[in-house]
Amino acid sequence: MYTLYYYPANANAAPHMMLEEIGADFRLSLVDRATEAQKSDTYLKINPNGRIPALQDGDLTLFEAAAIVLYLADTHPEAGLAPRVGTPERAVFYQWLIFLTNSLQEELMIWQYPDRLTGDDKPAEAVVKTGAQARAAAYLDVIEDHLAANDPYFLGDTISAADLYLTMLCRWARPMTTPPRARPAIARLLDLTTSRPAVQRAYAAQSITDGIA
Ligand SMILES: N[C@@H](CCC(=O)N[C@@H](CS)C(=O)NCC(=O)O)C(=O)O
Repeated sequence: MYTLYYYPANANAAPHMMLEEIGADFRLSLVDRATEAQKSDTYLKINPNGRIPALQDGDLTLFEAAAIVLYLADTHPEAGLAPRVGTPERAVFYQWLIFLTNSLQEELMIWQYPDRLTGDDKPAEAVVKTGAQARAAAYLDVIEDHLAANDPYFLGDTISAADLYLTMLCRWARPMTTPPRARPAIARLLDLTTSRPAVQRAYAAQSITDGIA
């Protein structure tokens, strides 16, 4: 049985969607950010970075949401959430998943937590926040252009883990000046992913009641 360490709507959301999509036997273990449990000695033994999520599968412990998503996709090929390794489609899948986690997710994190870079310097915080939002918006525009040309998913007709990952990030990005859903192709993808029972189960289990993305 898998154990997913989570906090509602955090970076565990995409791994959680994957567990539901593949029909895995899993349990959720709350890492309560309200009490800084992610920095506890117990959790640091699971993820030494003190970040959520982490996944345990028997003797295997994994951190980094994208690594968990890839592991679940690879060990459950029957779910069809990633193209076969070594194919051009797999390369395109890697490109978008890594773009999401390395580029869009990073800018969203800076936008949400600018003080991690600026400390108490409030004027600098505003500048950092504005810049991060602008870069995140530009990345969303790149995704929008790709989805408009490859409708409806990153890989065209076939849903993949990258679409679920985008769905997670789009929830975080909802308070942006131009939210992801203002872009028609992204909105169409979100309509499709958020109507999936597996995705709805994942958010319901995290007690998310204000919409998915
Ligand atoms: N790159 C990591 C980022 C994980 C991350 O930053 N998680 C946040 C929640 S979304 C967290 O644990 N924040 C608590 C903290 O930084 O103390 C991943 O994708 O797994």
